[in-house]
Amino acid sequence: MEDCIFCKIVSGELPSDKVYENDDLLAFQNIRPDTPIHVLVIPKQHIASAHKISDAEASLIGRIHATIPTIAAQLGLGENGYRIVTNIGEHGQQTVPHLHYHILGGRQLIWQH
Ligand code: DGP
Repeated sequence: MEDCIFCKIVSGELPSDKVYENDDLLAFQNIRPDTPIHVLVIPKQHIASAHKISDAEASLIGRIHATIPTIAAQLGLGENGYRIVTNIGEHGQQTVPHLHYHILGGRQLIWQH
């Protein structure tokens, strides 16, 4: 996608602090971390959000989910745990319209009920 900043990060047109990469995905440091460890995991292929995943993309998404534990372990999050978040659309406060999973950790996280 021409104007997508995360597609530009995938292509190398924009820089990123890469954490992990394979054929399916790229993981890189968030420029505005909300937690001591805050990494974004994105499919290299442009998918607008988790609401736009097609049946044909289901196996890609499965592989991404299956890789997140490897990335989290590399970040040192395996023992104490972490959170995976994906925001969707305006009410979900998604600001970049390219599917991304936030890996949040490095401190005790709060869940507001
Ligand atoms: P969301 O609000 O769920 O769409 O999260 C988008 C995140 O992307 C936000 O936490 C900040 C991060 N972000 C935005 N632009 C860039 C960028 O150019 N580089 C990096 N590394 N992160 C970015």
